[in-house]
Amino acid sequence: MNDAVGYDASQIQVLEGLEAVRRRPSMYIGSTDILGLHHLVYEVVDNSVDEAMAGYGNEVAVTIHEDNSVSVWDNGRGIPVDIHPQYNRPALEIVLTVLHAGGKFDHSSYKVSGGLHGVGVSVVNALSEWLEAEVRRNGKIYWQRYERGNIVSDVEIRGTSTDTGTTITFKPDPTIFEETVYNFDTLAVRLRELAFLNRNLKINIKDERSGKENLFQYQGGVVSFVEYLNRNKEVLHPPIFSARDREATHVEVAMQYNNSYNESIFSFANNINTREGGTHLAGFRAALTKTVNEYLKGKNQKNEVKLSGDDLREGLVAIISVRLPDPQFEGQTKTRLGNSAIRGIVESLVSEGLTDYFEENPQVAMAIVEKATEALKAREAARKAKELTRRKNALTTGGLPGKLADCSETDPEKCEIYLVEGDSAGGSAKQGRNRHFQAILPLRGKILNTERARLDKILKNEEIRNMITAFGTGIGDDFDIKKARYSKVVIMTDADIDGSHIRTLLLTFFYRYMRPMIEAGHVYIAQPPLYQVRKGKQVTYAYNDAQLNKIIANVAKPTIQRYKGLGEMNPEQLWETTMNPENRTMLKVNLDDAIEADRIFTVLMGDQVEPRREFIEAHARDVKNLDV
Ligand code: 0RA
Repeated sequence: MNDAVGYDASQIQVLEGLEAVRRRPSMYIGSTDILGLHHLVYEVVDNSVDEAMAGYGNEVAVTIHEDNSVSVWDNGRGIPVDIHPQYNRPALEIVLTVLHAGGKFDHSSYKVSGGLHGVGVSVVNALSEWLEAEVRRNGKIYWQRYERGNIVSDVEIRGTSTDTGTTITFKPDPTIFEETVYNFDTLAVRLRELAFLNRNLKINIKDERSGKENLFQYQGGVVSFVEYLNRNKEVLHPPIFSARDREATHVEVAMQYNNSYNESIFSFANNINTREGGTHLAGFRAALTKTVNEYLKGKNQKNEVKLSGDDLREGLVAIISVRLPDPQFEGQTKTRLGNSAIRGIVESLVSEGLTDYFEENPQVAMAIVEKATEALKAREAARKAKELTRRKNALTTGGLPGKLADCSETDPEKCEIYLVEGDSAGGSAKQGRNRHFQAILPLRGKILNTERARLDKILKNEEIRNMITAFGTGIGDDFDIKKARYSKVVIMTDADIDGSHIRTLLLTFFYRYMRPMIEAGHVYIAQPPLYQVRKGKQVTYAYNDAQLNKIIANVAKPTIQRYKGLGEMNPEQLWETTMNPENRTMLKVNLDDAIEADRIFTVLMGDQVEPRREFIEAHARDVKNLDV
């Protein structure tokens, strides 16, 4: 068989078998919940994108079928099908059934390594009830089917084709995954991100269950990404773009300031969203601070003002995308880039790029300097406000807010704090709790929208000040998780629109000002029951409609009470159903939840009216479901 490009099956390295994957799926895809389910699609798509990045093909199409099986089509070279000398089997079969056989032999491209990324299509095969691979190559169409990773048919030739490429169709194994229904929007968000990161790559997603379809293709690449993130914001200048290479490392940056007070910097390494940051992000931050301050110094020798990194990131939307050989992913979610040499490379490439840009666009440079100078002044005001808060607190209750019902335990590891909506539910929670390790902080009225306020104003809000002092952690740059007085912060709100609004406000605040607390997995959402089902003395609780129906099916003529708010439960009920660690279920908040809250918030509470109207119309149905 002829392989003009110089790959053939003999180059495929063989490492280990698939049984290990089925035994410990989370080791390979992170989890077997809804996230792991979606990870299967990303894994196959990443292979298709790798092909395109290596210069073969420019299109990827994802289709969700009626039965929640998924097809990923591409027009790359097609997985090789020639006979592997060591195994005496077709390469396709090896790629699909041997762990790590995928692309390890291709050192010239920027494949990801380590962690959950780039584990290979064989992992998807191992975790699928069935998988069918179709390869168009050598003028032919090859086909093979697998079940739970096992070969159930030899590679067949099923026709001829003048084009090349691969289609992988798989159905996730319901004995492995807790959830097997795909979410169109979740996949679409990641595919759009990939299209932004790979200029001109055409990615289509189609949902045969609903008929929904989206095509993502961006000529502007990361510049389009920044424009997209700023689409509902008032921007201060056109996007800045810089792309430079050093040896095998490619660095691309796009940035644009808006008139808000938040920073939205997203970093990527080999297309992986490095949510935990890393050396490339550190390099970018250092370069930004250094370059603007040097520019300022060059313009005005006598200038004493030194802008800090925080000043310079206020209102900044930026994408940092690096491609490098052999990336090291570290951190809890394996999304922090660890390669230490990258910091210096990114810092010097971005400094060069920005210095050139500022020389050519002095009006943009000055707009940035002005914005950062304003931030500097506000930060000074905030520092004074914080100082005042500290002193006030010290003078009154020995530090803790009056509304806080603290717990008696002093080891933070064992302590939890419930943030409870409203004074009446707060009262029930105070009576129902285990006061040994559970603290209650009732929140009254509206929580300040932290999206539309600077730190100095935020610090004047009483509910927010109470949280900060109760947590003991400080806020923003001063946030220190080691000072936390509790290891679980539990948001407990009503299951209605107001409740979900307050939850979103709190998540937005934590995301913006206490992010390490979310990253450390300390933030939870309480799950109060929606129904009480009573039959004589027997009482059961249902947390959703499915549970309710199951219970009703087994109990003749029960009395059903629908809880509209936490206030309808007496203290004992609240303890039994929602707060007792023996019985309760709680949702742990991850960064994605918070980012989503932030996005919803930007849309709902931002100053632009049109996107808000569109959002409300698009989600009108969901909102109704929430507020029954
Ligand atoms: C192994 C080797 C080569 C390509 C691929 C796998 C490959 C895998 C997937 C999965 C989805 N689409 C894909 N496209 C390619 C090297 C290519 C060669 O030997 O020609």
